[in-house]
This record gives sequence, C-alpha cells and structure tokens, in this order.
Amino acid sequence: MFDSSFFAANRRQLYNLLKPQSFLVITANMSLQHSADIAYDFEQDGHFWYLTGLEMPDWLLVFDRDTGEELLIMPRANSVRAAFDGSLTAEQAVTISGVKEVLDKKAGAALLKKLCQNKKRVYGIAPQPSIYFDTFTNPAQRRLHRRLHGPEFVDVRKDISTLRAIKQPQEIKAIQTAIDVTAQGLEEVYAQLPSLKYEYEAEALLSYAFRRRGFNHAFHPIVAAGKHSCTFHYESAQSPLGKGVLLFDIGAQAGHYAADIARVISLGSVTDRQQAIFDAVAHAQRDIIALLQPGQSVKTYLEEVEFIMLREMVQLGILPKTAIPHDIYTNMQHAISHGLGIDVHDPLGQPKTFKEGMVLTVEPGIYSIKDDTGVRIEDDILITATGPKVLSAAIPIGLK
Ligand SMILES: [Mn+2]
Repeated sequence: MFDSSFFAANRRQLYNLLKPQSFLVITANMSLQHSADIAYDFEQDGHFWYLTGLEMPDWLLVFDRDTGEELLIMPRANSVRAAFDGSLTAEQAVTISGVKEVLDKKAGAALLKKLCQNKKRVYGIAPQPSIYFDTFTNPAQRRLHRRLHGPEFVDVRKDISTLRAIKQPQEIKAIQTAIDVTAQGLEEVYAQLPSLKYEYEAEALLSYAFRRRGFNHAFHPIVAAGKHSCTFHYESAQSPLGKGVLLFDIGAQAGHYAADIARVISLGSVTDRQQAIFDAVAHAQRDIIALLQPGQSVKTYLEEVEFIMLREMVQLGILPKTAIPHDIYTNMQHAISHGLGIDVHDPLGQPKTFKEGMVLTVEPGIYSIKDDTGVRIEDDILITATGPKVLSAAIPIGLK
C-alpha cells in the first residue's frame, strides 16, 4: 500500500523544519519481554514507521542537516533472534524506506558520537510518559535520549504529529479500507447473532471475518453485553449475551492504518429507557459531527460538545437541571474525539483549529449502570474543504 516514495516525502517534510548545525536521530521501538524468553507482540513506533516504513525493532534513522546525508543504523546481527523472528537485511531496509545508506551498529555508534561532538543541536523525540494510565513508555526513546550528550536536544514529537495529522490520499485510502473491512465483519456478526449465546462467539466471528480477508484487529476488540457495555475497555468477552444491549467497539487495521467504530444493538428486548439512552447518544453524535468544519476552533468544539452532552444527559435525568457543562465527565469519562491513523489514538499535534485532511473519531457515550446499558456510537470522520465526511457512514446506526 505504501512504497518508499511515501516515507521519503514524509522525511523531507520533517527535514525542512530543521535549523543548520544540527542532526536528527529517531529510533524504532524495542522489543519488550513478556516473560523469560517470550516477547510481547512487537508494535512499531508510529513516528518511526511514518518516516521509514520499517517494522523491526532497534533500528535508527539519522539525518545530517548540514551535509544532507541520511542513513539507517541497523541492530547487531543476532542469528538466534533472526531464526525465531526473521530479520531485515540492509538491502530490504533500503528498498522499504528509500534511505540509501545503512551502517552497522558499531559504525553507527561512532557516527553518533562524532555528530554529538560537532553539532549544536540534535533533533529527536523525547520520551513521553502516559498521563492517564499507569503505563511505561517503550524504553527505546529514553535509551537513545541518554546517549545524546553535548548538543542541545530539540523535541520534534509535535512537529511530526502535526505532519501526521494531515492525511495524504493513500493514507485516507488505507483508513477507508480498514473501515470497509470492519463494516463487512460487523455485518457478518449481525447476521449470526440470533444463534449466538456468548460474547466470545461474536468476537470470534469478527476475528474470523478480518483474518479471512488478510487483516488484523487494530486494537483489542470490545464486545460487551448488558452491564459490561458500561466498562469502556471491557476486553474479556466471556459473558452470556442475554437479551439487552450489545456494544461493539472494534476496528480492523489495513496497511498499518486503523478503523475505530462503536455500535450498540439490541439482543431482543430493550426497554423504553434503553431506547431513550440510545436515541440521546445518536442525536448528540449527529450534532457533534456537524461541528467538524475546517477552521473550527478546537476549544469551541469541545465547549459545544459539552453543551450538547449536557442537554442530552439532563433530558434523560442522568444529570440534574442545575448541572454545568463540565459535569458530563462524571458520566462520560472518555474523550469525545481523537485522531485516527497509524495509531488508533493518532497524534494531531495539539492543533488550535481543525484542518482539511484530518481524520478523527466522534464517539459520544452515555452510561447507565442501573439500566445495564452503556451506549457509545463512534464514527470516523474526514474533514474536507466542504465539511465533515463520515467515512463509516455505510455502517448502519440503530438499536434494532
Ligand atoms: Mn475511539
């Protein structure tokens, strides 16, 4: 889906931002131990992939701003690891990335040392801890960061994020493919639902639909029946389906790009109250999507979203009439929108306004534990010159 010209053009955009007397170095993620000799599934750093297309751990991208030379540094050859995980040769890395030169680890280390001695500035990505969840970031960035003594360090995380935020035509095509596969999977699950008894059966059919077409999940699928629909990232999918609501929050991955879709459907008998919660979320989502115009202020968008959600929650009696907009977060403890792309939560570079070419989700939710009902409806939106385009519009919304 993506050839070296895509990655080369992305690098060029980034290189154009650098000042003289500097160099840039960006690292791939490293492989993480699960237990003993078992590693977690390897996930490449999104920025590194955007610049190189390489899917292996421990590679480095280096660019000398003053000579214009760019090169990759490859990890030390490890025949055991290669036998288990496969390997990437220098020639293959050149073909994928379009970077012409590859150094081995020893020559690469010597070069980095020399660049640190001779340059005023080094551009890289500073490690960024996760704020809301107690997770460790991949250690690769921290490890590299510690090696860069001498020059002033300049973080380009936000610059790369800003580039990534505006999707190119082939990126939009990849996202659309991921959405279409997700739609096909969901349709197949819906068709089988009357004969299913457990959440995991629905999850298995979805996985089968994706894998049969050669795709994977972009993230662990959420298939949550009844009260589990109130747990945002319910992943166990071990419970009986019952007769109430069933929430899917799912997405295929295509060419490294994600879909992220949420739907809630009835499993046979929903109450008027459940229908009212559903209608409130669907209504809110329509109003919120309409706000996503190019040039729209992000701050104003978030304020408008709060008013819309407040309106619906007050009408349902979930919040009192005296509630203020910020009170919506006592019920909806998740963001209304996030970027979508290489990462399911794709960085947007903290823009002040929405711009043409951005792809983001809109996913309002209202959660009522006493009704065993969490409703979240999520679509993937491309901002175009003429307004929001719902890339996932073909996936029906409707409780019944
Ligand atoms: Mn989402």
